[in-house]
Amino acid sequence: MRVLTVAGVFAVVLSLSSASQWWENGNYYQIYPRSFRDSDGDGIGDLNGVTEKLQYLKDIGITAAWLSPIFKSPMVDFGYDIADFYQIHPEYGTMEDFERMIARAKEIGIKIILDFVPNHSSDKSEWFIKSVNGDPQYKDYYIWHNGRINQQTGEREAPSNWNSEFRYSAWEWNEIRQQYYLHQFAIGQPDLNYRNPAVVNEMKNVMRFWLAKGVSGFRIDAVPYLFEVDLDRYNEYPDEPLSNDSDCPGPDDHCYTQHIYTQDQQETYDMVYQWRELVDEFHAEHGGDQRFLMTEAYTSFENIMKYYGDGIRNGSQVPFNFDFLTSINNASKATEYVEHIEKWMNAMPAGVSANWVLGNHDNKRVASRFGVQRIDLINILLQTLPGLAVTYNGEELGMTDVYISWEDTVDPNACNSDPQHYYDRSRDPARTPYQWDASPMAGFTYADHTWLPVSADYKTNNALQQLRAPQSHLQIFKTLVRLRQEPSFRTGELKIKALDDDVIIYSRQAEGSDLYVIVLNLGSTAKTLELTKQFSLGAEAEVITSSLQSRYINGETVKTSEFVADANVGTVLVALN
Ligand SMILES: *[C@@H]1O[C@H](CO)[C@@H](O)[C@H](O)[C@H]1NC(C)=O
Ligand SMILES: *[C@@H]1O[C@H](CO)[C@@H](O)[C@H](O)[C@H]1NC(C)=O
Ligand SMILES: *[C@@H]1O[C@H](CO)[C@@H](O)[C@H](O)[C@H]1NC(C)=O
Ligand SMILES: CC(=O)N[C@H]1CO[C@H](CO)[C@@H](O)[C@@H]1O
Ligand SMILES: [Ca+2]
Ligand SMILES: [Ca+2]
Repeated sequence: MRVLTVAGVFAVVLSLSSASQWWENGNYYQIYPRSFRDSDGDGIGDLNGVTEKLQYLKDIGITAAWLSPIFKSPMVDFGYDIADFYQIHPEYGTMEDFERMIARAKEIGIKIILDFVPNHSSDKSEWFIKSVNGDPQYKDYYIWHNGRINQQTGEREAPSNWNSEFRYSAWEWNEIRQQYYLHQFAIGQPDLNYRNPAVVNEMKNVMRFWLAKGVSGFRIDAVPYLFEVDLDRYNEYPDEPLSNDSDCPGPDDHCYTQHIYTQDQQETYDMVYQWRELVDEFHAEHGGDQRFLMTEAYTSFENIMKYYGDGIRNGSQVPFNFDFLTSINNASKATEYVEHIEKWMNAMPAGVSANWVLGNHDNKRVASRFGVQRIDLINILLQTLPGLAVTYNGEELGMTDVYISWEDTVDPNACNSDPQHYYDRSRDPARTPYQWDASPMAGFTYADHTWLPVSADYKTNNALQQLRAPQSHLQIFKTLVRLRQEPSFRTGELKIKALDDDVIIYSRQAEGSDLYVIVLNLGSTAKTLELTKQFSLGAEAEVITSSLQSRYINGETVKTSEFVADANVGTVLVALN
């Protein structure tokens, strides 16, 4: 990619097309298996449920689905605490069910990507139990420390002031081993020791195991936490400096310190490059399509870019664009959207793809954060920018957060809080069962109970109803996904700018292909635009798709000199020759 800014008017981004890989420009779909489809009536989603619904994903145009963890787990953190990296969690099914899912996905042409959770295992893992008991092979699989003696009280305390992501000390005393172990997330998620080569090998074997089962790659969880500061450089684990963040609730919270010893250590990037070498080697040995990595890292912009590679070694094909996710909210102005889009496009190294994501199982629903009236505008944006688009299950329907009372809350991040403050921390509202149809329990299950409540609006907001309706969020989404096959969206340049605080306009065009113009109005009033001033459009253009509440319908011909962008409406137009 090369970027030219033309006289401060339009930012122009050229896609230099390389030999194209299946994962470039793809449509990615995050399945939260626990809430997707329950096939056996226990109120919990499962793999056979996923298999049953793969055709739906195919029908709406999805290239690849990544599944949140499906491995054996005590479910303290809903699968992000893995007790056995080589086994399927029994509630989700068996290895045979998994193999059937892979076979079905191959048959219909959807790639399956698994969540890889390398930072920690469950404390119920055999590795951890053996480590606790000092088994020589596993003794150093985790991060153990004697703690330090408090000079005032003379008592033993945690080795350092590090807090876990889920509040309170990241160190937990173990009675049997008589040492502290580190857990950057829940107490039940001890951190693996990446300074032990045996751990590095073990985790590489885990990746090879699932690649051999036929998965197309991994989405790697919580990468910045992999390494902690090297103890050999210090006599003790050093305290982190206080953040002095006035928004931080208190000393038990993760935000209380600056994570200079527990996140973003240099060794992390090398590890990701090693994993890329592993998947590339697997591809070289076994053929087929390229295998692929996505990395989850909430970190600085500069650090996110390092995950792409260092100029010599390649890294993740998709370092999730969390700059966009964390910077853009309902109050963002048109200029801020454009700034963040340009920022990513400008910073990317040559020959890689951009990616756009606004929802996942750790954030409140997109339709709740931006308002239902903006869901089509957001989907239009994500699907018409260059590169990959990632959709969290349900965002294509405009599913909204479901209120979960303190009593019904199960997310450990919220349970570690209190009835006054849990809601902001809770990830449950965005994790409720997928709304398939208007039958009881939204067609998610035939049970009379579900692990999290089904949204009250499922009778009027569900996939089946939206598939049947001539106009719906899902129809718009499907139109966009189809449109992305066009050369102008696959390789075309992006010319983008903010007209004022509310309106973003951009075009996509590949040489010799159609000119597409996208207009997004974030404002609360309609605006009439003279698009002919901005783009080399004729007197008329055709509407490809537009938000539900737009005055225009698909296929309608509009006057380009007086185009009306309605409030909160996005529209995709194609030039008529
Ligand atoms: C926070 O305050 C302490 C003591 O006042 C100071 O030493 C430290 O450098 C401050 N941290 C930051 C990030 O400014
Ligand atoms: C990195 O990826 C590019 C293609 O994107 C390839 O040409 C190059 O050989 C790769 N480098 C290494 C070290 O594998
Ligand atoms: C988003 O912002 C618009 C106005 O800019 C406002 O009307 C709407 O209520 C907001 N939605 C949410 C969910 O905050
Ligand atoms: C987006 C995402 O996958 N977040 C996960 C990061 O890792 C922690 C611990 O494994 C999980 O709790 C989050 O869900
Ligand atoms: Ca089930
Ligand atoms: Ca770690």
